[in-house]
Amino acid sequence: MENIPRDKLLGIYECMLRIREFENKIYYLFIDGFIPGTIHLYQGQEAVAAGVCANLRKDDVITSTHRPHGHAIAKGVPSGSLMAEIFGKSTGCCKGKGGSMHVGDIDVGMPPAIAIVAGGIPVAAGMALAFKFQKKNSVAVSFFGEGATNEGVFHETLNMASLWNLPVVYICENNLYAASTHIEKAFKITDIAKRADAYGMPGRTVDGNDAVAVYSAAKEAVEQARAGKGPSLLVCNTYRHGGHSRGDACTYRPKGEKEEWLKKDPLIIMENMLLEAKLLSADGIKAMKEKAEQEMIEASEFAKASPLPAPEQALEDLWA
Ligand SMILES: Cc1ncc(C[n+]2csc(CCOP(=O)(O)OP(=O)(O)O)c2C)c(N)n1
Repeated sequence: MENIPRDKLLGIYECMLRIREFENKIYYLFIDGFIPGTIHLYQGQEAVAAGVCANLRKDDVITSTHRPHGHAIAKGVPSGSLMAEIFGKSTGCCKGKGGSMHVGDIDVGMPPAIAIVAGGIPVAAGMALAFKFQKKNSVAVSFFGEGATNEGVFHETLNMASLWNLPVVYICENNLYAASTHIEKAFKITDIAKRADAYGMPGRTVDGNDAVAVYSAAKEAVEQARAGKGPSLLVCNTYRHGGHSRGDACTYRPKGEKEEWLKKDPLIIMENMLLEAKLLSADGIKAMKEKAEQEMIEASEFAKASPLPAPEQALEDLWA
């Protein structure tokens, strides 16, 4: 932490706060009936998106999943257009045609998220291959849950990415559950990072609730990819505070489990670190929280006031 500039640390913390506020707002807006379909919220996992994306440039790209809001904010999708997209409004980052599970904005390096589990993994390899052909030193980063690492395409892609030395970083967010399935019911191994060994790339596991640990480990992986030294797998152990999606009451979780994880809330860990290092005062934290809250109030007002797409817009932006 000593070697990380204060601005960088505050930027990571601010990003985490913005994600938390955004998701808290979405939670209530869903209840109020503003959001069609379902949503998969990211509270509890903020340190991963914020810590990883703090290493990325605008010309780097990410792929995301059915749980994409945090990744979008961390990669720089404006909160207003993100919120409007989730509302299905024409001012959304995908003109209201994507919705919660397909948010993205190519201008900031995020093609629309892919809700097919593990679907973003080969797409990231493809974009990394393009960077290689174009002789750019941009990096592709793919976020996915631990459930995705049991899909065949994870294994096929990691093998190929390693063989072709692609500038791609694989970020597995191990939040213990794939929907309601606990990792113990789906894995014989306990350290998913070991899977990287099979494909000849570095694999590492970090505390995914510690944003500084995530940032530092991702820095190494991103620098390695950018330097033409190939892909790696980083597993971030974390926990989603809410249900898998909005209809999930989490009846499969043992009593007390969530409470234990709430003590390790990534925001609390980061706040304590900043306070102890005297990089931020309690008043400073309060001011940053208020700023993030205000931003998301404005984002929701923008989304509410925006028009729905006109029916004829359904026929625009089609390629076939
Ligand atoms: C190929 C495929 N199979 C099943 C689903 C249904 N599904 C959506 S999310 C999910 C669980 C994914 O778990 P994980 O990859 O660990 O991500 P997390 O939800 O924990 O972020 C499943 C089974 C899907 N979207 N795609």
